[in-house]
Amino acid sequence: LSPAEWREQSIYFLMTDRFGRTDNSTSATCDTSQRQYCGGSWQGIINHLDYIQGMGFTAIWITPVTGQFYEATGDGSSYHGYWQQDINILNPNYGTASDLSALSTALHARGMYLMVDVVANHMGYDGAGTSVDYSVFTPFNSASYFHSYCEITNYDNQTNVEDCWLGDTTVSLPDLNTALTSVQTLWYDWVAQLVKTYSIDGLRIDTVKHVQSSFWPGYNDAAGVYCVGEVLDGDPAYTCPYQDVLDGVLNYPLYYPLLDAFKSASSGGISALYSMVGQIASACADPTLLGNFVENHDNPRFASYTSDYALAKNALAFTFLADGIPIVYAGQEQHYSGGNDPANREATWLSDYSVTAPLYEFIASTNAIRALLVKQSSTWVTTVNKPFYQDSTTIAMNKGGAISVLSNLGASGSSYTLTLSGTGYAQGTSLIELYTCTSVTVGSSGVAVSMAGGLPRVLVPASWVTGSGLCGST
Ligand code: ABC
Ligand code: CA
Repeated sequence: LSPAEWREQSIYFLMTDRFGRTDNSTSATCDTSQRQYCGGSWQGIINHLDYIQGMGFTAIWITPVTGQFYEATGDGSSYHGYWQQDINILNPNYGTASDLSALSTALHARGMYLMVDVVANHMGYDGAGTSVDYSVFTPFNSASYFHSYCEITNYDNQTNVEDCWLGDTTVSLPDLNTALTSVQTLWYDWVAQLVKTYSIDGLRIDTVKHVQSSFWPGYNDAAGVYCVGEVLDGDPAYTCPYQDVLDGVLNYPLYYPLLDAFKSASSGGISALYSMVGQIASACADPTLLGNFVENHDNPRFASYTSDYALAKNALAFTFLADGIPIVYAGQEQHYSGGNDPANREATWLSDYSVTAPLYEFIASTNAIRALLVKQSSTWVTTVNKPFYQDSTTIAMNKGGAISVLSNLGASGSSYTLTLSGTGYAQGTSLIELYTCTSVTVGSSGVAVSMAGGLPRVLVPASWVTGSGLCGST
């Protein structure tokens, strides 16, 4: 699938070991603190595609599929899939090649897409960087394929970040010498083959900032599908330039101010968020191809900061209504509240896959709203989002004619009317608020938005709703 086609999608990110089991168990124990395999599989994902599609997602991103080392270590085991040793085989804990193909086929049969996580920066080794037996790696079976051992010690030194090793002395992550033509050729051929073999539609690329930028255009080209890279840095001046070498990057610059603005009621973070939207739009080549998120497997869950549902809904809504492709991390819909890795990797099955959970229903509504915007306005996805109003607890934005109003008052927020000028809509225009299905006619001083309970609002011209199935229209 091309970058342009991915813009319209909505992604559900899951860790294969933690989402669904082949036996459909909803009670199999999974103690995250043990950092062991809990039994999730590709067949388990197939078993629960209705649950994912029922929230309106059109794509899934699954964690890496390659062969790992499997013994337990002081850092846990390779249940997450980022400790590969043999890139030419699949992780047998998740199933067989035919299971992975069946997942791809099952998704495509529903009109959904498959994104797979890939790692080119490193392999994984059970032991310190000083004592690696390189013969365990396939195909990188000698020290000559790797940078010599040094630990990453200084994130302000880009050479150190690229050429030294991630991991620790318990599990080291032997760092491939991606400047070598032999390594590049192996990776480019490998990724082309992987995409083809399993009919993969997109890639999430791990540890992008740990590989020299010049490596990535060849990799992205060989993949031939949309690639979104993980550059774990909140500074758009650092992160955005990677969009010159890959189709997109995960929107870490947005993540930090988004979290700050909504992680507690009236937190005061609105102006920093407002300003970051503009900074990203000017620093990134195409903000509409970034991957937006409020949760993932590397950071504490949103509900570990606050149990307030209204705040969770606003942060979620922001990722769907701003520029970029929305990504929701499995368990977010169940308001899971685990903190740092490994606590944030709770098994989704322990929720019993409840489809009546408040955030499950909210995400379904929000996906339906985004799908309407994509469908009813041919330019909505490509038009850059413009914040146009802020006060200490509110931000309002206009993306392609859809007006979103987000609040950090929290669930105890009062009911009041916010009159917004500068929406771009002329007096007399009929608008509909899509979460409440309330009609509003633009008045002489602007749009009167009914706020209540700290909940988000989205307003579009009534004509967009006609015939959409939303708000009772047929
Ligand atoms: C395991 C255990 C942990 C244990 C650890 C020692 O071993 O689970 O409990 O503490 C995989 C597994 C992890 C595993 C690691 C290490 O491997 O999932 O469970 O930890 O063996 C990606 C993936 C991630 C994956 C890997 C490795 C990479 O998403 O799941 O981890 O394949 C760095 C990397 C980033 C990586 C992340 C975990 O570490 O750059 O690619 N994620 C700063 C640095 C970042 C750094 C980050 C965290 O700290 O700049 O480069 O990320 O260490 C902002 C700044 C940022 C700053 C943050 C903290 O603050 O703008 O720059 O990030 O304001
Ligand atoms: Ca590297």
